[in-house]
Amino acid sequence: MTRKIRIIPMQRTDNNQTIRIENYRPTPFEVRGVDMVFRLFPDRTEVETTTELERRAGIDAAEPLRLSGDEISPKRIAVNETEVASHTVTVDENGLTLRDLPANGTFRLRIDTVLDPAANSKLMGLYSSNGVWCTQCEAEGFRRITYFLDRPDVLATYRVRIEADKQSVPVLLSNGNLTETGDLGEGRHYAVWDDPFPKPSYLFALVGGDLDLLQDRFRTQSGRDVTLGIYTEKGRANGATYAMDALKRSMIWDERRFGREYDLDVFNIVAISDFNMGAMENKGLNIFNHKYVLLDPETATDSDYAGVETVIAHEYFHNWTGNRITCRDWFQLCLKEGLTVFRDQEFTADERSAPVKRIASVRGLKAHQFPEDQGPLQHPVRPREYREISNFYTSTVYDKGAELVRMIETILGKGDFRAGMDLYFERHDGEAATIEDFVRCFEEASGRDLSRFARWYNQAGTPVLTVTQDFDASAGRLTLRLSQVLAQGSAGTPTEPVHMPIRFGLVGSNGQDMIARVEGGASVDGDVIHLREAAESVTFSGLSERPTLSILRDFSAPVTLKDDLTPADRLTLARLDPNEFNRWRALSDILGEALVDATARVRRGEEPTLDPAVADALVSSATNEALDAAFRAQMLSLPSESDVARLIGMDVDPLAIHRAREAILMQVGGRGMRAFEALARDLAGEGPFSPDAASAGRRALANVLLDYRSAASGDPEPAASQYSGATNMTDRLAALGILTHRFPGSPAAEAALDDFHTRFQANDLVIDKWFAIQATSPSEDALETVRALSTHPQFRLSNPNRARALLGSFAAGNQIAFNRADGAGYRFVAEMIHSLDRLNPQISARIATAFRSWRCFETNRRGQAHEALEELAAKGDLSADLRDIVDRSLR
Ligand code: B3K
Ligand code: ZN
Repeated sequence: MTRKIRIIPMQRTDNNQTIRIENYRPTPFEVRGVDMVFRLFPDRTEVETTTELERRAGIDAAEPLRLSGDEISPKRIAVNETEVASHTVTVDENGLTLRDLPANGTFRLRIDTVLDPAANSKLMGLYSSNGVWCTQCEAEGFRRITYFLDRPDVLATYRVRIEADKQSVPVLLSNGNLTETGDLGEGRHYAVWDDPFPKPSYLFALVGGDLDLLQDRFRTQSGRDVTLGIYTEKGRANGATYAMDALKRSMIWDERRFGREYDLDVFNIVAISDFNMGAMENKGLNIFNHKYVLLDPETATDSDYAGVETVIAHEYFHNWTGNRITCRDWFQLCLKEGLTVFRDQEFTADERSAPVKRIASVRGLKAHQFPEDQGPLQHPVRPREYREISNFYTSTVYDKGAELVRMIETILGKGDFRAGMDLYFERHDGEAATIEDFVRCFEEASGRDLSRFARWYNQAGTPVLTVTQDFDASAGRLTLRLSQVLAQGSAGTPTEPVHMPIRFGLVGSNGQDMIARVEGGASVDGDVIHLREAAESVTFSGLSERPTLSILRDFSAPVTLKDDLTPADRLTLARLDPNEFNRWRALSDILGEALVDATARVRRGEEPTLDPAVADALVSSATNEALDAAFRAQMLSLPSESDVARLIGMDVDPLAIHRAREAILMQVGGRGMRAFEALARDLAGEGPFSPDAASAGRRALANVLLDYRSAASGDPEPAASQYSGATNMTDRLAALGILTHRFPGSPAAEAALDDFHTRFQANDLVIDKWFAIQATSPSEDALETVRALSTHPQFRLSNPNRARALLGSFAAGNQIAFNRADGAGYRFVAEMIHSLDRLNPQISARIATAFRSWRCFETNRRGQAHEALEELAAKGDLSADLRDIVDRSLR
C-alpha cells in the first residue's frame, strides 16, 4: 500500500542558485551499492531503486538525507522494506528530504518512480530516440530517473535488471558485465548487468531496443579477452566498421602509451540519432551520437572519419581518466575532460601526423577557446562557481584544459610526465580526485615545484606574452626579453604571473637550429625557457650570425604572442623553420596581418592588396614536394573570417572582412593559377577511396586549390564538374561549398543543391550537411534561406543534430548573415532559441553562446545584438540553462 507523501510546492531552490567550490562538503551518508529494476513498457517505464546507505561516522543522527530529483515524483519510499511515515519525507521540485533514518549501520532505501521516456525532449535522464530507450546522465541526468545522491563523489557498484518485450526490445544493455538473462513469459524477457567498479551516477547507462550489432574481440596486453560491440539502428551496422577499427587502435595505444588496459569482459557502444552532444563515456556502455559512429565514403567526409576516430578514442580513454578516477565535484571537470582531450590529441598525433594535428588543435583553440576566454562567458579552466553545470562543458574546460596538461609535459619532459601519470593512476584509482591531487603527482614524480604553474587552473583569460630581441653581432650574443600580462576580465579571477614553458629555437641561415650557450637569466632546459615572473630576460652567446628567432614552438603555452619579428623574418621561418608547427604559424601570422590590413583598406574604399612575396610563399608551399599534402593544405588555408575578426578585436565589420579575404584568395589564386592547376591534376589520382591520413591530406590540398582557382577565375565550372564527378563525400561537399558560397543563386549552385538533396534525402547525417552548407552561405540573403529551411519538412527542432545543422551553423558559422547590420539575424536566432528552449534547454543554451562576441562589432551591429539579447532576457520563461548564458553574455 502506498501512503500519501507530502509534496511541498516550492520556489526553485538550487536550480537558480550559484554553486561555489568553497562550499564543497562530503555527503553525510555513504552509498555502498545500488540495485535497480527497470520495466520497459510502450507507455511508461517503471523504476525500482534500492540503495544501501550508511550514515558517516560523526554525523549527527538528526541529520536528514537529501536526495536530488528532477521532474519525477516518488511512487513508493521504504527503508529496510518498511514504508516510510509521511511526516519523515518532504518532496519538493529539486528532490526529497528523509528524516528519522537509522543512526548506525547500513540500511536499504527503496524508491520507486515511473517515467515517460517518450515525452522527455530534454534528452537528459531516460528518453527514447527512434524507438530505442537510452540514457544520458552526465552531469545531472540520473536525478531524472530516481532520487539519488547525484554527484560525482558518490561512488557505488550497480546491479541493473531490465525487463521488456522480447520481440520489440530484444537488446537490453547496461554497465558492466552481463550476468543473467531469461524469459518472463507473456512475450517478455530480462537481462541483469553487474558493474563491479564503483562509479558515480553520472556514468550510469541503460539501453533497450531493436538494434543491429557489429561484434569483434580484443585481447588485452595481459591476455584478457574482451567482446566489443557496436549497436546501431537497424540496417546501419556496416557503417560502424571504421569506428570498430578506431576502437581497437585506441585500446592498443592506451596500453602502449600509458600502460592502461581495459577492465571488463565487454565494451559496448550504442549509436543513437537524438543525442545532446558527441558521445558519453558510461562505464562499459558508451552511448554515441550516431554522427560519431556511422561512416561510408559516399556519405562521410575525411573530417567525419577523423571526428569518429577522435571521439571513439576520447570516450574509450575516459575509462581510466574519468571513470576509474573520477572528479570530486563538477568544478574539477577539466581533471577528466582536459586530460582526456590531451590523450585523444596525442593518439591522433601518433596515428596521423603530429604537426598537422597540432596545427588543427591550435586553430580550434583560437577559434573557440580564445573568444570564450576574451568575452563575457570567460571562466577559468577550473571554474569557482556555476549556476548551471551543463554550460561549463566548454572549450576552456576541454581544450585549454588539454593545453594545461600539455604544458605539464613540456615543463617536466616526457619521462617525468609519464612517471607522474603512473603515480596518478596508482594513487587515485577508484577515487574522486581534484586538480590538486593531479598536480601533486607530477610534483612528487619530478621533484619540481608546480605551484606557480597551478595558477593556470584558477585564472581566466588569455595571457599576452611579449618577446623582444637584442642582438649584439660583435659579441655573438642574443638577449631575449620576455614578459607576461594577464588583463582582468569578466570572470574577475586573479591575474598573477604563471609558469609558462616557452619552446624555442634559434634558426641559422642554413635552416638548422644554432647551438648557443645560455649566459644567464630565466632558466632554460634544452629547448624550453621557463618564464615564471612578470618579466625576465635570457642571454645566449656563441652565435656566429644573427639567428631568426623561432619562439613558442608547437604553441607551448596558450597565449597571445607579441614578438618583434620582421615580415622578412616570418617569411624566412615559413620557408625553413625546422619546427613544422612554427613554419605554419609564421605564414599564418603574415596572412593574419595581411587580412587585417586588407579589411582596413576595404573599409576605406581602397583596393585590398597582398604583398606578392607573401603570395609567392603560399604558392611555393603548395608545390613543395618535401612537405606532406595535409601540411601543405594547412599552410594554404587562410585564417577564417572569424579569426580575422578576433585579430581586429573591436569595431568589426564582417562584410569588409569577407570582401578582403575573397580579394586575397583571388590574388593568390591568380598568381598560382598554373602551378595550382598542374598540382590539382597530379593530386587527382584515381583508385578506390581510402580514409587514411595521406589520402585525406591529398584531398584536402586539392580542395584548397579548387577554392583558390575558383576565386581567381570567377568561374563555377571546375567546382561544378568536381561536384558531378565526385566519388566520395569529401570532394562532393567541398565542391558544393564553393558553388553555394561563392556563386549563390547561380544555376550551377542550385542544380548541385537539388541534386544533393535528391541523392541523399534518406540519410539524416547527410541532410544535416545540406542544411548546414546553406546556413553558412556568406551572403545577407542566407537569413531568408535559413528562415525558409526552418519550415522545411525535414527540419526538426527537437533533433539536436538538425537544430545544430541549421541554427548552430548559422549563428556560430555565418559571420555575415547572423551579424546582419539590420539585426534581423540576431532577432531570428533569438526567436528560434526561445522556441527550442521549451524542448531542449541544453541545446538552446549552447546555440545562444554564438552571441558571446557581440561587443566586438561596430556600433550598429553591437546595438542590434544588445537589443536582441535584452529582449530574450526579458522573457519570463527561460530555462535555467539559457537564462545563465543570456545573463552572463550581458554582464
Ligand atoms: N563527458 C561527456 C560530456 C557530457 C556533457 C554533459 N552535458 C562527453 C565527453 O566529454 O566525453
Ligand atoms: Zn570527455
